[in-house]
Amino acid sequence: MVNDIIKKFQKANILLNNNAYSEISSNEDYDYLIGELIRYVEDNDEFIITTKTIRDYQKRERERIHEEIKENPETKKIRQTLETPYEILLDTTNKSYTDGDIQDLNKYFNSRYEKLRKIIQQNPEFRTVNDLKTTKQKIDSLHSIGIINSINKTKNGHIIVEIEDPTGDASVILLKDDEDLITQSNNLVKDEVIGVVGSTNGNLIKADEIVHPGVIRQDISGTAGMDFSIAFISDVHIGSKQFDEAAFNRFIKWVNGNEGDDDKREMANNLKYLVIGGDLVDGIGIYPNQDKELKIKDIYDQYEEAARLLGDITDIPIILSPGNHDATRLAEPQPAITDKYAKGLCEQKNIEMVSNPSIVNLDGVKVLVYHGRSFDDMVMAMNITHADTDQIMKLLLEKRHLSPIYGERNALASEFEDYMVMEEVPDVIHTGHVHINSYTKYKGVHMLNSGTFQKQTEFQKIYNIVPTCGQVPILNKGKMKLLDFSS
Ligand code: D5M
Ligand code: FE
Ligand code: ZN
Repeated sequence: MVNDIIKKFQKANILLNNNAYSEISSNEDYDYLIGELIRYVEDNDEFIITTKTIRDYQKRERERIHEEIKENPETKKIRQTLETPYEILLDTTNKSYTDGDIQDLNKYFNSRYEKLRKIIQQNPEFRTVNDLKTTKQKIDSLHSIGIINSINKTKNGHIIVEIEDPTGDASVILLKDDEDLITQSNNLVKDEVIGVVGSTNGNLIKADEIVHPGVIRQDISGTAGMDFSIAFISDVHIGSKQFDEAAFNRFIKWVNGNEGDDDKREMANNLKYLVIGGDLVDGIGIYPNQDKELKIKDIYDQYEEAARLLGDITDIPIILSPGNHDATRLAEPQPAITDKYAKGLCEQKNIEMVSNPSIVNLDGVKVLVYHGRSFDDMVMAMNITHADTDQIMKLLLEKRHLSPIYGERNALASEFEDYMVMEEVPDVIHTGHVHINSYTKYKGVHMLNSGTFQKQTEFQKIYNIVPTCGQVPILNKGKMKLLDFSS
């Protein structure tokens, strides 16, 4: 490798100093950089490369790219005629009061229980509910609502689900011969709230049916009359060596009306909002030895770089929600990123920093943004993979909770109120985190995962996670389209 780099410059009669050599050799794609640098010094009639030469070359490159991607005057004219109203319906940033007290934990679970009980009780069957403390005597027709404490299989193959409500607890048995129930039990997770229909002998509740809070089909969606488009991205991971800057620049170029065929440009001209669902930067100290995978090792510099890249989007609102790599509290709900770390982004007037999760109304389209860290726990609990996002999102929507499992990988802050309950059903649920695109429409709700701009990392190789880099879902006039900026 040593000789390889030096030889290439010698061949071009160009000298290289030591610092420049180490910088070039630490570059992932140094072959490309060498070619570019040789051309750059030849153009400038120079014969020696120092780190300053590299800086100058990079500056010129950035200016060239900026000229290429800055907003097309035609697009600018069209955008000036478009109204881009939006309203933030849920932002938990300033609603954090917990100091981790056990009392708080009780309040948190009571809030979860009450909110979900209310939703289950919209089902007429559950108008009257048997409190669990009253189930210690025989009841032939029982309707109870409880939070799941544990799920276990007996040696005879039945399933025992321990549930609890504010009045007491009970054991629920799902008999092994009831195939539907046993199949359904595979989808149950700890700490979710369920309704049980059945009977009890005063000791054990025999379930005939398990009911989830669920959703009623949304027939009239906020997207029915939409005449504009919204772009969804996440997991950009700026600062990572694997961040695909070229693909990201092509995306910005498209946003600004400079990229793609007529169809693509028309979609860009209709674009009114960009939603970013977390992991904008790679962060620091997120996992052991992360610094080996970092191109930018300072968190402030990562956000400055993010501000530079997003700075080319000038005319449309950008809704920015954090993820587990961003510089904010890790426990969900995560407060918005602040100017403590991301001054440049906070100063950009078209950027709206929101919490994770959050709900925004974009000119009549209600979007729930959630990064998706709870998917790791769902994957572990249910024997599915990170590629099964559609299935995970359907289950979470039926459970009406973004992160039902408490106390595993995904840290939840036990606030007085459980903001992770999906009290309202949105038109769009936007998630990220898994780095794999997906889209499905379920009961009238658009459910999408916005993939990534980070190529496969060493960690993902080990877990066999194959990312869909540079592919961006666009909700255009009520229909989802996937645009590919990967090459
Ligand atoms: O997540 C990037 C990818 O790695 C995503 O597919 C989830 C997966 N991931 C993240 N953490 C874990 C753990 N602890 N186990 C298994 N899989 C994981 P990102 O948040 O960008 O690092
Ligand atoms: Fe990520
Ligand atoms: Zn993530």
